[in-house]
Amino acid sequence: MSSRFTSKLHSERVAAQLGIWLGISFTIAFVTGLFSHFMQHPPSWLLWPSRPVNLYRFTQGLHVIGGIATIPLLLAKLWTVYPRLWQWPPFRSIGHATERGLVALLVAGSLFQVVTGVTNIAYWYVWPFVFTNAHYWTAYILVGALIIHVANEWAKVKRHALPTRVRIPPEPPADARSRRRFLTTVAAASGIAALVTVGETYKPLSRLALLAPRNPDKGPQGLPVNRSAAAAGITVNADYRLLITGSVRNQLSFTYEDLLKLPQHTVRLPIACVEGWSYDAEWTGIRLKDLMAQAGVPSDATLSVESLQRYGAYGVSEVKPPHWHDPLTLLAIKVNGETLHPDHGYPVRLIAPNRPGVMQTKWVTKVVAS
Ligand SMILES: Nc1nc2c(c(=O)[nH]1)N[C@H]1C(S)=C(S)[C@@H](COP(=O)(O)O)O[C@H]1N2
Ligand SMILES: [Mo]
Repeated sequence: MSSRFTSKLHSERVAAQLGIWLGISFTIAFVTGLFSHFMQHPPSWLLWPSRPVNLYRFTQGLHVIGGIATIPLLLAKLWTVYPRLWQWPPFRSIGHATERGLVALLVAGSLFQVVTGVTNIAYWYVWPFVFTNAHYWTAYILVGALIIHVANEWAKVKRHALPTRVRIPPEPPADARSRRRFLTTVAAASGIAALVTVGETYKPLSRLALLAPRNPDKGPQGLPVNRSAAAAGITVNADYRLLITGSVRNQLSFTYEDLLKLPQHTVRLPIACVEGWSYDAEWTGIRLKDLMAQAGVPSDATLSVESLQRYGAYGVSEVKPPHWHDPLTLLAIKVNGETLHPDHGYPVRLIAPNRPGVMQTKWVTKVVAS
């Protein structure tokens, strides 16, 4: 090994310890990521519960903020092991080549997930592929490679990072000190990265949310917006109607004034964007289940909630029975006591508990039961 690589921190022990932290954070990212994917794309048999109200807000906050906190860990790990990445000769045997291929996949996969995740939440859509598909499928490849890697490296983890009785040569005190200092610095960097993002979902820390692309109190009515009414091509005319149709006993059609005369309810619910930011608000409107009862919709129906939107994705979302039977699920007309701003979905938006923000459809004009 050349003299450039003499730092004691390029050690098996540091690598193993960082490896454990990364193993934990990748597992959290994978599980919360799957949760988010299958909430947005559930197979027909899968019915997510509508409670706890803040579950998706919590898991997606963990996914995004945890992902950001992983960056310092990943960089530290790459720095620790990079002398080994520059081995010469690069391949000594088929086994060695396979092992190195796996490590290459692991490094590339981790960097890909972090870079695409961060550019996505920063609204920097520079990639030629669809982010959600690429991020989703790479996760499986990465987790597969990670499982094999952990199995290969388990002896080192056991030797250095687990409380076992395996004897390892005592470490000189100076080395132990610099190792601890390095790991503490990495943990602090990770903690600070999380701290300056968490304000995007936890309001008391919103002033610290320096890294957060969306601040929870900036936007019309003091609430953030992803797609504005102008960007979605929304025009609301006097002929606006809310139509309840599909497999219904009575097809219903309401003008905006009709909706104002229906029994109104107020609920406190979050909007939890898949990008990690979220905010709580008080929503007032008509219970979806009341409308469905009036229309005579079968209790196991799936509802398709459709928007006036003309451009872009997310103009339709599905609402399954656990969500539309929930009394908290509204077609909202007001937010925090005010008529919805056009950017928040005027005249009517869907708001339901435990649900990704992209499925809280704005500018609703039609509910189709099937
Ligand atoms: N019709 C429609 N509804 C939509 C969207 C959209 O693009 N079109 N964006 C969604 C997304 S991604 C989020 S996070 C929430 C945000 O709601 P807000 O803009 O009122 O904060 O609205 C959702 N509703
Ligand atoms: Mo979103």
